[in-house]
Amino acid sequence: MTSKLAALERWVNEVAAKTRPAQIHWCDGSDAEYRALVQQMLQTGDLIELNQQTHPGCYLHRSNPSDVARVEHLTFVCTEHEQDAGPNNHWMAPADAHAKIDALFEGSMEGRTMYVIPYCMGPIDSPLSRCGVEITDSPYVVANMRTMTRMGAEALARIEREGLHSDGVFVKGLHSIGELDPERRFIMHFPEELSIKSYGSGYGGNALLGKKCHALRIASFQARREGWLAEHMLIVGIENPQGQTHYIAAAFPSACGKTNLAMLIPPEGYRKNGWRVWTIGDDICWMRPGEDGRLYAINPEAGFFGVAPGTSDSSNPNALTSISRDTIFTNVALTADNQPWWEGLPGTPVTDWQGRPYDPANGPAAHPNSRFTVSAKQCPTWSSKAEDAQGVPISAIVFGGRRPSLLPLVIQAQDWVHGVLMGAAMGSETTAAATGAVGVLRRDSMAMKPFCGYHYGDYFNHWLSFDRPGAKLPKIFHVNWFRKGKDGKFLWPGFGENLRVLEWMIARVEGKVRGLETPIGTLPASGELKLDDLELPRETLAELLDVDHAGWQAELHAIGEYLESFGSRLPSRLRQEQQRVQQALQLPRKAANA
Ligand code: OXD
Ligand code: MN
Repeated sequence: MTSKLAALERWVNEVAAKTRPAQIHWCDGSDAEYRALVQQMLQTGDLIELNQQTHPGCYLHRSNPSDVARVEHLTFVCTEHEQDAGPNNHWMAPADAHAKIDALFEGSMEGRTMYVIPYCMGPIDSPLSRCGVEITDSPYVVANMRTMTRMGAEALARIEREGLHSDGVFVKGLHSIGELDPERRFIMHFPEELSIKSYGSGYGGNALLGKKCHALRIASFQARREGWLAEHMLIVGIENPQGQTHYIAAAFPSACGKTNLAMLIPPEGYRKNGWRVWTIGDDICWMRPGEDGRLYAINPEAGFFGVAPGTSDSSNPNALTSISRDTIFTNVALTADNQPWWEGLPGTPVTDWQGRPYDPANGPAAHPNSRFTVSAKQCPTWSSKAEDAQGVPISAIVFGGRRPSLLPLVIQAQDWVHGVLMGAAMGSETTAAATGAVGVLRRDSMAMKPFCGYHYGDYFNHWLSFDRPGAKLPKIFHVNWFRKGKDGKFLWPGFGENLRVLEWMIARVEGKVRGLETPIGTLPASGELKLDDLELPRETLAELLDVDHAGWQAELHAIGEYLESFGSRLPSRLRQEQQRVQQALQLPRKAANA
C-alpha cells in the first residue's frame, strides 16, 4: 500500500531518505496485521505473553527504565515567534529545532522497519475529527496506536479525500525510538506546520503521537484558529431515573482520577433507583459550538491509556473488566502464574516492573506510572454516543485537582468568566505521570500546563471568546475529591460516591436547587447534597464545604501573581475577575452573603 496523495507520498519518501529503514510498511489497521506485529514482538522480547487463561490476548511490555513518563523539560513548542509559545512552554526556533532533531533522525531506522500509520482522531465520519499520519520505527507504537486511534485504511481514505480539496491537511508526526538515551531525546511540536518530531523515547505520551502531541498540543493551536476547544478532559454521561442524560466534561491533571470518574459505578441506592453512567472518553475532549449555541464534544481517542496502580475492584471495576482481555500492559509487575499485578490489586507480585525478583527494598512492584492500553469498546459502560458524528451536548464543565486543603468539595462559578478564572487558577499536586518530584503543588490551568500548544494568555482569551450572544454555555464547577482532615486522611470517600456531587451539579444546571452564594462561588446549601446511605459525619461535611476566608484571600493573591506572569497577553477581563473575587472576600461576611 502507498498513497494516492502526493503530499503524503512525498513526505514518506523524504523521511525514508533521511532515516534509511530496511523496509517500509503502510499500516492497514487489520486484525491480521496486529496479530503479525504481536508475533514479531513476542520473538524480539518487546512483548511478553501473559497468562492466556486468565488474560486472553494480553501482553506485557517493559520499557527502558529511563523511559517511563512524559519528559516536559525535553518537550518543545517551536513557533516562529517565541512569544506565541508563551511562558507555559519550552520554546525553540523552528529552524534550530529541525536542525537539532533531524541530525538525530539521520540513519536512525537503519536495519529497522519504518511503519506509516494513517489515523483519525475522532469518529471517521465526524466533521469534528482530524487526521494525522505517524511514521515510527516502533512496532509497540503501532500496536498502541491501533487501539488508541481509528488507524489504517479508513483513516487513509479520509486523508486522501480531504487532500483532494487541499493538499496535505493531515498532521505529520515523525517518531523514532533512537537509542532511548535521555541525552538524545526531544519531543518537538511545530504547530504552524501541523507537524511533530519525537526522538529517543518509546513512552506513550512521547511516542503515541496522536495523543498528547496531536490531540492536545497541535489541536489546541488549530482549535484556536478554527473556533473550537481541544481539552485535557474526560467526558461522561449521567442518566437519571427518568432516562435523561447530561454529559459532563471534566479536566483533572494526569493521574488524578479521570479514568475512574469516566467509568464511575453509582452507589447502590442510586443504581436501584435507576441512575446510569455512560463513558465517552477518559482523557481528551474536543468541543465546538453547535447551531443551537450549546457546546458539542467528541472523544478523539478510541482507547484508554490508563494508569494501572490503584485500579482495583473497589476503585474502578469497569476498568478492571475492560482490561481482562486484549490489553497491552506496560511496566506492571507479575504474579507467580504470570498475571499482571500492581499496587492496589489482591495477590502478591513475584517479578517487578523491571523483570527482577520482587524486593520491596527496590520500591513498588509496578512502576507508579505503569499503564494499560485497551480499546474503549471493551468498557462495560462505553456509550454508543461516543461514535456520534455530531458529538454530545455538554451540560457542565468541571475543573479539579489534588488540593489537600482550602478547596471545598464543590463550587459552582457565577458565570462563564468566573469559570474561566477557576480553570485558570487550578492547582494540583504533581504525580508520577511526568518525570520530576511528586506531591509538589503547581498551577495547572485547565489541566493543560503540559499540553497547551500556545501562550496561556491567548488560551484564556480563547476560552473567554465563547461567551457571546446566542451561546448556551455549560455551567462551570470546581471539585476537590482530595481535601484532607487534620489527621492527614481524605475527608471525602470519592470514587462512586462522586456521583452525589455530579447529581448536585445537574440539579443546578436544571435550576432545581438554590445553592449557597459565597464570594468564591455557589456551594451546596444545607441538605442539597444527597448523602443517604453514606456514613459521613456532619463535621466532616462541614469541613469539606468550609470556605476559609483568610486562606482564600491568600489564594486570590497568589492567583493574581500567577496571572501576572502571563504579561500583556493576559486578558484584562480575567484580571478584573480575579480582583472582583478578591474584593468580595474582603467584604464583611454578612454583606458578602446577603
Ligand atoms: C496521560 C497523561 O497519559 O496525562 O493521559 O499523562
Ligand atoms: Mn492525560
